[in-house]
Amino acid sequence: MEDMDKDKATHAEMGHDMQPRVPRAQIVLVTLLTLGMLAAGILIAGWFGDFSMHAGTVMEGHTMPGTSSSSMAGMAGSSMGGHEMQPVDVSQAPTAPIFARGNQPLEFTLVNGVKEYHLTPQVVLWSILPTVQVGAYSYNGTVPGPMLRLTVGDRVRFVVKNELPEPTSIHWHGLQIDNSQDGAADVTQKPIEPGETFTYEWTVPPTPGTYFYHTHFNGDRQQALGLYGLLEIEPQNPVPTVDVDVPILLQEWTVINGGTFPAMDFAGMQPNFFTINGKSYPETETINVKVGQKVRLRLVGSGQFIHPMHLHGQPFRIVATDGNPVPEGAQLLKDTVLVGPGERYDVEFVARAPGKWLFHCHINHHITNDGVEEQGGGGLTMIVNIQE
Ligand SMILES: [Cu+2]
Repeated sequence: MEDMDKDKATHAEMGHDMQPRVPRAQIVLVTLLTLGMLAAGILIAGWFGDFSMHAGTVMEGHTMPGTSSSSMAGMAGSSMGGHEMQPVDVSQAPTAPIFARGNQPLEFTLVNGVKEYHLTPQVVLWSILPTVQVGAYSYNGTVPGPMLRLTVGDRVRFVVKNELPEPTSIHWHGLQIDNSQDGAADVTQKPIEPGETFTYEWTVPPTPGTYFYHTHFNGDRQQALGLYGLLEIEPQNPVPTVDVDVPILLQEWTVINGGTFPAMDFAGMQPNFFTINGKSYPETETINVKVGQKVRLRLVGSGQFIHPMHLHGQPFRIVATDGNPVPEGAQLLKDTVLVGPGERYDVEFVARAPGKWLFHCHINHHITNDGVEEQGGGGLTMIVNIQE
């Protein structure tokens, strides 16, 4: 008995007794204080924090936290990395016809044995979809600019009249020509000022293949706004080896509240529209071929993002990289090829089976138009229509 009493006393001293030693009034007071502080915290966060849903945050019923046009809207007009983020000024820009297409062969005039071409960098309102116009920087009013199909050994001249509101230059990407004609602004030449004309002249090098030309002044803005075009070098006596030859020039666009901004990954300006040859699916061209015909796709990384381009229904063979033919034994057979900025891949396949086969980027956001799919795709999607 004594032992048990002793135990009880010890428990009580150690505070393990079930009877509360704190007065009830004090417990109520502390509880009320705690609840009051919680309520104050919620109210203060509500006043000073931003928990509201902005217009544009909800797209097609999906909330888009921190992506796409909603979060970028706040950046528009602000200064980032030294760039003033203003939309392209289209107040003076002509509107390209809705049916206009880029990659059109550029005519030349022969002047004393030199093939003379005219390229005019200019702002244009360009339709990437029937309902979406972008403020583009273009060569001769189209995106991409005109196609230059040049022949090995030809002497060529390019008269460049800058009608942009800012300086520019043209770089002939991948070509082995004289350094003075390389078009690197502030390195091999002075930038071409607005209203000025600059003339490039060189001999087409003996390296047939797929190349492109693009601005080399403020390229992060200018090229991302459309200043690029296809440049093909052909041998002197070209022998057709394919039935259908399709250039595929890729680009990304950032369109916020109808204003066009250059898509800049590292400045947080994520693109929300994507184009093949200046058009978003379903406005991209359809490749019509018959079973057994040979198709060549000339993929050009003319944008600023990497695109894993994928063909449904059959693989393709990579026959040239960056304008250089791949020896037959080394040609990879693949159905997806990563096309990075500046890269070119010529891929070929023989149409296998009838049907509408997709060719598209496999970053699936890149096959939407502002986050929305139309007719089974969007952006970097096109159809290879194989018939019997
Ligand atoms: Cu992509």
